[in-house]
Amino acid sequence: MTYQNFSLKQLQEMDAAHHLHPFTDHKDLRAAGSRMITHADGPFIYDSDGNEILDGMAGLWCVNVGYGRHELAEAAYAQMKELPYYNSFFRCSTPTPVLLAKKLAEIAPAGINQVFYGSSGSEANDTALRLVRHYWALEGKPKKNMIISRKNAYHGSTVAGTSLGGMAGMHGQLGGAVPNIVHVMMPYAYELALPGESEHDFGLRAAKAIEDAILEAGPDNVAAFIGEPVMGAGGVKIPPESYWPEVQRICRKYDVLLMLDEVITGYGRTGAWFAAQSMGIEPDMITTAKALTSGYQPLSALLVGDRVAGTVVEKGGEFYHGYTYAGHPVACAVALANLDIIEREGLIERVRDETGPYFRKALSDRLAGHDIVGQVRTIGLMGAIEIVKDKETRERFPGDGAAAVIVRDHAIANGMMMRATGDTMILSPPLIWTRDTIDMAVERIERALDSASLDLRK
Ligand code: PXG
Repeated sequence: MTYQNFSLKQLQEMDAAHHLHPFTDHKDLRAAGSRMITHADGPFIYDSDGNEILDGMAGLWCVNVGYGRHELAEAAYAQMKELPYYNSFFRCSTPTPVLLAKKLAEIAPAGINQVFYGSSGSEANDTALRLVRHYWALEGKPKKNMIISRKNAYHGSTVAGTSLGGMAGMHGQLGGAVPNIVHVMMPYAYELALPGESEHDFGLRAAKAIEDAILEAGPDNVAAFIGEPVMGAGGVKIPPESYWPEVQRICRKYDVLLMLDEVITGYGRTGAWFAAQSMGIEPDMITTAKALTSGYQPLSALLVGDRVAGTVVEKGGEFYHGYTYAGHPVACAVALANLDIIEREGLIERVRDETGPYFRKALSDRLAGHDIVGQVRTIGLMGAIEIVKDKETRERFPGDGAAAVIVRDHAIANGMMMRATGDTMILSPPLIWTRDTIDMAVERIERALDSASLDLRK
């Protein structure tokens, strides 16, 4: 049974009848009908009406090598024929996750040599939370179990992910978060810097919020700090350069573990394998998923530093945690082939030296001046466009994010897929984008902004 036997309308009806989508107002979706994406190639996705859309989001921040990579399909096929599945419980292992773990240890920042697998970023963060608390208990400090995170952070949608994250709406529906997690201010200068405060000083102040939380709880009660190097779902919030080194200094000062959530930034997005390397910091743990397989298979890898792994191994005792699909051979085979493509095609160097700088210049030269754009910012191939009513005062349009949705809808109508979050438009394209693709994207976004401006100023 293939979908081609059905009309778009039939598919939409079945979708409405049987399929509950993630992060969706189901009533609203049923009224509008879903957009059916049927196939994809290179940087483009195609819908069932035959529209070609440039995918400015790499799926959901994950398809870093672009679509249509037969090599990845072949890696999965070969692995499925040889060994589709076996678990890594009960003293068993399979070769493919072992080879991948070794590869990940090679590319990870200094001092990180062990991997714990899962199938999603949420699962990896669940593991991270469990593991740091287990670590401190093994170290004889079971009370050192508070985790500090940030408001508006996104760390996934399981109970642990939601609790670690700082999204107010999600917390509102949780009915009880994992205890002992606190959230401090995010490093978002555009809205939170004080009048006259430099980016540098703002970065230090945002880091100090972590120190204040540590001191308030007492350092003996704080296990770890977790943060996305660049907040993704929260609106591509790129911290000032002063922020991360100061966060690391504070964590070290109070012996608080530093956990980076690189589910979005991992595997090339910022022009290095990991943003930790772009920012010159050495975390104790890194959560990764998404671009590990470029989204061709669900897989996450929690990269665990020597300090935590050392204690867990040395002290022994079972860590009561793990998933059926931890180290899934097919997903790991796809990951190995995907990392090989990233390396062989020099995608990371290209982002760092060529497309990243070109992307930044294109957005700032051609979009920053637009009458409804308050700011553009980029790092590597990740960007944000702030939608405002008044460029000078930074006043937003009324409707709490409704303006960005209008921009997004015009973007899609112009063949450009991008996401709106709050009043911010975000971009996180496949790393295969060239200068020409960036030019094409900017032209389409410009047209979308023009049309949106006409609508918004009516
Ligand atoms: N951490 C970060 C930083 C993420 O961006 C997760 C963890 C959770 O990963 P899984 O694989 O469990 O979804 C994510 C996921 C959005 C959006 O609207 C972003 C994500 C997921 C869904 C939507 O931008 N990021």
